[in-house]
Amino acid sequence: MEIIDGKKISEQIKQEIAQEVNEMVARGERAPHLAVIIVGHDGGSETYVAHKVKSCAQVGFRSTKVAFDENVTEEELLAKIAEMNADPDLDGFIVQLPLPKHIDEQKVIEAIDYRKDVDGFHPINVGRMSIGLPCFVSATPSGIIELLKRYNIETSGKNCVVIGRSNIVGKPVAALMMRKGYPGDATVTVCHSRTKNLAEICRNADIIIAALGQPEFLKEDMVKEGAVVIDVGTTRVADSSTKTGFKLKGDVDFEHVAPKCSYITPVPGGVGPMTIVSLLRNTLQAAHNRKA
Ligand code: L34
Repeated sequence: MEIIDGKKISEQIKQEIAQEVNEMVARGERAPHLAVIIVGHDGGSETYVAHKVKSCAQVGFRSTKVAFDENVTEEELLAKIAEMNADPDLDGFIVQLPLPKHIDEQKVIEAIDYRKDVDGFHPINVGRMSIGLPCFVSATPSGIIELLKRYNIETSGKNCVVIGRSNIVGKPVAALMMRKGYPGDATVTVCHSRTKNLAEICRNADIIIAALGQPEFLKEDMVKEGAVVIDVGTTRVADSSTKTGFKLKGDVDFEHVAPKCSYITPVPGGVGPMTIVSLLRNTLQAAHNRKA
């Protein structure tokens, strides 16, 4: 069993990006600039956004964080988005999800200029991704693909089971795993809350991508010997033994599943850090597209 070290790979990729930024700046181009909008005080979101801002600094990007109170109106948020769409100094920006209930997330996503949509959530990017055209691919799915690539994990003809059908992970990662080429060419099954015989389907999988957001959902009796398991879950579970009062739990019962796997990602230190570097990559791409 080998642990897929997302933390280590993400550090390597940050160095690669930093190198490219150095070259850009040496050519007289300005460094990439990412903005992040955050609304309210969701604990997870604040942590992830802080990681994003810090990672920008590590690779030499400029970053701007715009924090709104949770009572911000949809109009105010949309006005900020319009301003960022028009700002020639900004290569890309994201609106961290989830948003408070009174704001229509889909409307917000569609308000972002797809050329600055470095989250890859806009329907134009999602559509282009699904037919294999150049686009921004959303960060978590592309982070997963990058891990498979860096560990040379075979995907062609493999049975890949995706658990979860969200727009930001399940659906796009399924599309990427079934596309032609490497990583890809897998036979993909997408399972969700209404799936019958989920355990049986999983037991037949060579690769399982668990992205349903239910702590320790995937148990050892659902995994075949030698499977590759990718854990996308990051749920905060109350835990009085830690300083913060919570513990980050994945969707996989790691302790019992790991011994059966050929490869497995841990939580934390697996997919999470890769999500962040994928966002940096997309921002670098957006900066390159400036000239195009
Ligand atoms: N707009 N909203 C938008 N874009 C995104 O790409 C996200 N996502 C998801 C939630 N909402 C979003 C993230 O940023 C999930 N996500 C994310 C990003 C980073 C990490 C986890 C989720 C991460 O860094 N995880 C670390 C541990 C972090 C901690 O200490 O709590 C890890 O090692 O898994």
